[in-house]
Amino acid sequence: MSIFGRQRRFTSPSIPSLEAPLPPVSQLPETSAPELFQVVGPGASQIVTFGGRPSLFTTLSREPSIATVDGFLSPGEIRMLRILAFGRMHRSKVAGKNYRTKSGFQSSVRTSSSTGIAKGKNSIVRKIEARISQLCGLPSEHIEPLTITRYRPGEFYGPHVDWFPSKGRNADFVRKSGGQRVATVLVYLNDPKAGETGAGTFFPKLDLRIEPKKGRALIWQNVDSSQKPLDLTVHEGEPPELGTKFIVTAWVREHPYKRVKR
Ligand SMILES: O=C(O)CCC(=O)C(=O)O
Repeated sequence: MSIFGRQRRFTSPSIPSLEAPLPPVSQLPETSAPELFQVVGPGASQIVTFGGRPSLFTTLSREPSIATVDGFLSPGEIRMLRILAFGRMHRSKVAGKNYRTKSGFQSSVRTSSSTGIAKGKNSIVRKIEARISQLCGLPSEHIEPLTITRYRPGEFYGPHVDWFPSKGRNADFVRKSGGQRVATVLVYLNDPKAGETGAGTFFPKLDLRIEPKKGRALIWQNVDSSQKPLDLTVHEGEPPELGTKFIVTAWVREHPYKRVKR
């Protein structure tokens, strides 16, 4: 069952409307994207709290479910993530079984640099993982280690999907490591340079472009309610033209994630 399936019912009686004055933080509902997608229609926004932080949830698409959450990470949390990544960036790889290196592949489709952050690395990473878990409505054990990616001018991640094919030579690895990537959460870690026109995330089949903004999370479902991969989720990481783009990505599995040898 997809975490974004329709049968989950929204139970909070008191989500405030945007027109109403903002209630004190403690009164804002703590909720999750699957619940919010039931009540916040495409194009609509709702103020909610994730991990005690007031954030603005905006539904961009319902099928597939895609939303942004402004203010999802604080400037201090972003600073800490960037410090953890400093000096540890290597050319990004794409998922797949490489029999020679026993990890993913370098590919001309993905020209950025990345690094992984060990699960529960420190108290702030644990807090961020817990917030992503709340956003997805799944336990934090389902989240793969966070990946920080840096794009220098002209670097990009071409059109691709995040879901795994159900058959093929990686099927065993996918099953053992936690199953399908049911959702993706990425957070922009900096604002684009003044005059920057690229550096967003683009879903070509939906003609949907998300503007990067420091602290803004982007969440989408990769499979439907029967675990069928969604072709409409093809997306691309646009290259910055003037400055550097930093993001952190969390791929969220169907079952608890396990690091397994390929
Ligand atoms: O850089 C982006 O905007 C998209 C990144 C992406 O597609 C991914 O990490 O799977």
